Amino acid sequence: MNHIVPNSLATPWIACFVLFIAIGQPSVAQDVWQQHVGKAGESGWRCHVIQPDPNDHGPDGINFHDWNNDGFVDVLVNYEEGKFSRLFFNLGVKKCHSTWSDWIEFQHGPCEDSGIGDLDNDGDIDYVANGGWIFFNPGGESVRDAKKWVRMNLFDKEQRVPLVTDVDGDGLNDLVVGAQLWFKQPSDDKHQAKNWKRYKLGESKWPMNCIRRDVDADGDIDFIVADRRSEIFWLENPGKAKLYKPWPRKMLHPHKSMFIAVGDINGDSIDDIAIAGGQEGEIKWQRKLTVLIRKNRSGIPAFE
Ligand SMILES: [Ca+2]
Ligand SMILES: [Ca+2]
Ligand SMILES: [Ca+2]
Ligand SMILES: [Ca+2]
Repeated sequence: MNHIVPNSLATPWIACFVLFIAIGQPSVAQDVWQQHVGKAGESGWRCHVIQPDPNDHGPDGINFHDWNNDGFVDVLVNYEEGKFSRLFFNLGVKKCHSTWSDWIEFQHGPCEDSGIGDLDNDGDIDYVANGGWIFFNPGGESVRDAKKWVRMNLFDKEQRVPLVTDVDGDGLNDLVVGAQLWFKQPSDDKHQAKNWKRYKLGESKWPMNCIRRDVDADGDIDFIVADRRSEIFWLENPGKAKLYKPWPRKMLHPHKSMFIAVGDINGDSIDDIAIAGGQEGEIKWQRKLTVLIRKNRSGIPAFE
């Protein structure tokens, strides 16, 4: 069974929490983050701080999963400047409004992005920091002992939007990184980097998202990529015979976007695209949010 866990709000009630990032300016007091604790904003939603960042270690990404299987979702945060990640265990209903004091830490290089998913097919979700540093979950009670997580270095260079998914359909999750490469999960000795074969998907300059979808509805999974430096494009799965060669790249929209989201917006059961910020050509985009409504269900996507 494949384990694919989205980097999204997996449980509605987790929205009750905000990982409040207090940006530490040298001239600002270390306790500035406390000014919002327990207070409600204009919407009425109250701010609770899981962990402050007074030394500006730069928490850039977050993954949600119940790592210790106690029924409460935990958060795994990667810090780019700090060069570490922390898995914060949820303290439960009575204590979760306080800062979360129960955590373990993983050391690695600068990490702007991370992902989770089962990469050794043992049923336990593993952690991918910045594409190249994999931490295999030891499972059971050992999940709380950072020393028992096996680290595997696939590479040291920064690669964004790591995505755990079975690219070649052999039943084993693979790892897609930077929206341009993928590493195939080996059948044996999965914790040995040399056994993970590397394949080229395409070129991407600054991917903000890499989202798996069957864009053309031909039965195989394609990837939608928001490339901040060029355009929103999709990589068309060429089918089994050509799977290990680079995939054809096709433009979805000329927008140089920040993040995008894919989902059915107008209720016609066809996936649409929401675009946040960015620009098109040399023209800076004035609208903060752009929505592309897709008109056709299959084939090359067409938008209103
Ligand atoms: Ca938990
Ligand atoms: Ca695993
Ligand atoms: Ca596979
Ligand atoms: Ca497809």
